[in-house]
Amino acid sequence: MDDHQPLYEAILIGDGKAARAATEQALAAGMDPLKLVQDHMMRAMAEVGRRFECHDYFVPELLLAARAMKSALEPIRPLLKNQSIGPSGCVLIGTVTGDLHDIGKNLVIAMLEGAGFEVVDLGVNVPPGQFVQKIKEKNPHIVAMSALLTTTMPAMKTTIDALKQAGVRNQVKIIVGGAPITQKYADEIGADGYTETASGAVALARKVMA
Ligand code: B1M
Repeated sequence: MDDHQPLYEAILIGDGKAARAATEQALAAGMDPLKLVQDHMMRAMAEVGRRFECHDYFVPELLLAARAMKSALEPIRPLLKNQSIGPSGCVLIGTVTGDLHDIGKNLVIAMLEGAGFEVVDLGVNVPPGQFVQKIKEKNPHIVAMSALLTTTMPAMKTTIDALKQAGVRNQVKIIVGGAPITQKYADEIGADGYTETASGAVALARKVMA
């Protein structure tokens, strides 16, 4: 793990150029892209979160680290895509209203695309009405929602309620994820599935479609 300490450090200090260079170097050395994400990048983001909690870091540092993580992910996304084995279904995905976190969602997208799913990305801060409108437009098999804040988790339920009210709930399978989400919460709000990790999203999407 220590072989890729420069990547970890670059994300921690929010140096996008160094993070990307360290990723490219690790990939060139034959490092598995998924392992790089899980063992180095996510570990760095967890440390950023820890420093934020104990007031060593503030919002600007979070932003810089997020930007560095995005730069580091750039060379990885096409590699995940290349693992595609053909179309598996269409997934509409977004981070719920009030929530601006998108790194986890983008990883989920990369994994789904890698597994051959067509993904329609609604971005962040997506209001329930926009999910409804896009379901009508795109007719996806699955709607995936991400939330990173305890304060925005309830927007998942609001969104499901809006889908019910619009009469489109039963047209789609709903899957949810994000750090504060649990299986218990997913069950409570009537989602069809929950996964803790981006890589788990592929197996879950396949399961709910079956
Ligand atoms: Co924010 N933030 N943040 N932040 N931020 C957290 C989430 C926090 C835990 C930090 C902390 O205090 N330790 C905390 C939330 C506390 C809580 O809710 N109880 C927090 C806070 C408080 C805030 C603000 C309120 C801070 C402020 O302004 N005072 C603010 C809120 C803004 C808003 O959204 N309205 C805020 C802002 C930000 C930035 C914008 C600066 C930046 C995000 C930039 C971006 O995403 N473009 C940011 C960051 C970077 C973080 C931390 C440090 C890192 C998040 C991250 O990207 N992790 C985070 C602390 C942490 O996570 N330890 C924190 C890496 C990413 C790969 O993991 O997103 O968990 P994650 O995704 C995982 C899984 O969760 C899963 O797959 C991924 C990979 O396995 N997954 C899914 C995610 N979505 C899924 C959907 C699925 C399936 C799986 O669908 C089926």
